[in-house]
Amino acid sequence: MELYDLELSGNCYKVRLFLALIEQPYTLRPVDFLNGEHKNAESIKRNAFGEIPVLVDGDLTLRDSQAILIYLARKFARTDWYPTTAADEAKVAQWLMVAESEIARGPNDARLHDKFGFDLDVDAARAKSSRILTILNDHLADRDWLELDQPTIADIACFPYIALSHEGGVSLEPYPEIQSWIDRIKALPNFVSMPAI
Ligand SMILES: N[C@@H](CCC(=O)N[C@@H](CS)C(=O)NCC(=O)O)C(=O)O
Repeated sequence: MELYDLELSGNCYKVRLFLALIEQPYTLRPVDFLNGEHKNAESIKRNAFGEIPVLVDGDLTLRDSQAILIYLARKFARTDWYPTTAADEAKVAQWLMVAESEIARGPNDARLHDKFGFDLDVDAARAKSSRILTILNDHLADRDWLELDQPTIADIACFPYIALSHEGGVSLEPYPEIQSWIDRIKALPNFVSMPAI
C-alpha cells in the first residue's frame, strides 16, 4: 500500500495514525504540497479533486480519509475498529460525517486560515468550532469513546483537527471532557503523533 501524504495534514495523519494502531506496513509517498504537486497531472489522475490523502493498494486508488479508514478496517477485518452490525456501523458512521462536515468547517478551517493563510471567514469557522466542541464535550461527559465503549474509526476520524484546534486560535481549555478523550487516544498502544499534537 502507498499513501500519498503531507506531514502537516490532519486528514493524512488520520490514515497514518490508524495504520500505526493496527500495525500495518505501507509506503509513504510525501507530496510536495507547497509546490502544488497535488494538482499536477499525475496527482489528478489519482484524485480528480486534487486533494490528499490518497491510498493506492494494487489496482485500487482511494481518496478521502474517512473512506480510507473504512477500507483499511474492512480489509484487515478489524471489526473492533469498525463493527459490522447495522446499528453499530451507523453509529460510527455518524461521526465520520461529523469529521467531514462540522469539524472540517470548524477547527480545520480556522487552522487553514491561521497556519496556512487561507482566505476564508475565520470568525465563522471559530463560531462553528465552539458549536461542535460543545456538542462533543457534552457527548463525552458520560463515555470514554465516541461510540460503543471502545475506540473506533469514529475517534480516529475526529481526533486530528480537534487536537489541532489551538493552531486555529481555538482553545480546548473550556472542554475538559475533550481533553481527557485526547489523552486516552494518545495513550493507545502504537499511537503516533504529528507536529503540534
Ligand atoms: N474529504 C477529504 C479532504 C482532503 C483535503 O481537503 N485535503 C487537503 C489537505 S489536508 C488538500 O489536499 N487540500 C488541497 C486543496 O484543497 O486544494 C479527506 O477527508 O481526505
